[in-house]
Amino acid sequence: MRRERCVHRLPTFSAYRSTFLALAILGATLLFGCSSERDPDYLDVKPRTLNVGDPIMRIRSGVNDTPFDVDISILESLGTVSYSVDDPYELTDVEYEGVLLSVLFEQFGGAESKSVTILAIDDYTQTIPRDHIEKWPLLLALKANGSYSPRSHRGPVMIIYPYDQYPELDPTIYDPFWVWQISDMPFN
Ligand SMILES: Nc1nc2c(c(=O)[nH]1)N[C@H]1C(S)=C(S)[C@@H](COP(=O)(O)O)O[C@H]1N2
Ligand SMILES: [Mo]
Repeated sequence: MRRERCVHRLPTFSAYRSTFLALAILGATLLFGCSSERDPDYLDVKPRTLNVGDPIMRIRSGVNDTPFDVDISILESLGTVSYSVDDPYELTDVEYEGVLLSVLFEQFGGAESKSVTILAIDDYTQTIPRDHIEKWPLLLALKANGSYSPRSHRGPVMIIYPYDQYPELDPTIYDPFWVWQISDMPFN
């Protein structure tokens, strides 16, 4: 049983504010912040583990088109898997970690959903049919070789097809489905 009685939130200072004002606010916060704060009316049970950060993309439900602006923690809370693949764009083996598209279908698509459209920030678009997701463990990848992918390098999220594990995945057909810099995923 732990009570967090005193949470200091340091104000963010704009450059134009005087040092005096900054110190006055800081001093007041430290002096009076604690004593004036009321005890919470509840006990802490579980700490917050879902840290809502900046949305990185939008997912739209196949049931009613509701948009969900998701961040990395929300995606990771669906569970992640990883595998290595000889990446046709990097021309080397890369270990990708991400959420299975089959899980996103379950969570957002709805039973009637036949496909998902993948839109990228450069307006590149592909529609992935449900049977791809049923046949192969496609990834909405967040990490490459253990690191989050920056937008400048195909991130934050990209589609990965498991070429190494499924030799029937002919690159001439499936390379175009490797969409990167994804902005929106409406289920159809
Ligand atoms: N976001 C985004 N992803 C994309 C593309 C694109 O233009 N934008 N091109 C696709 C196609 S058609 C192919 S063949 C591959 C390779 O694109 P590149 O030749 O420009 O590397 O990326 C795929 N993914
Ligand atoms: Mo292409």
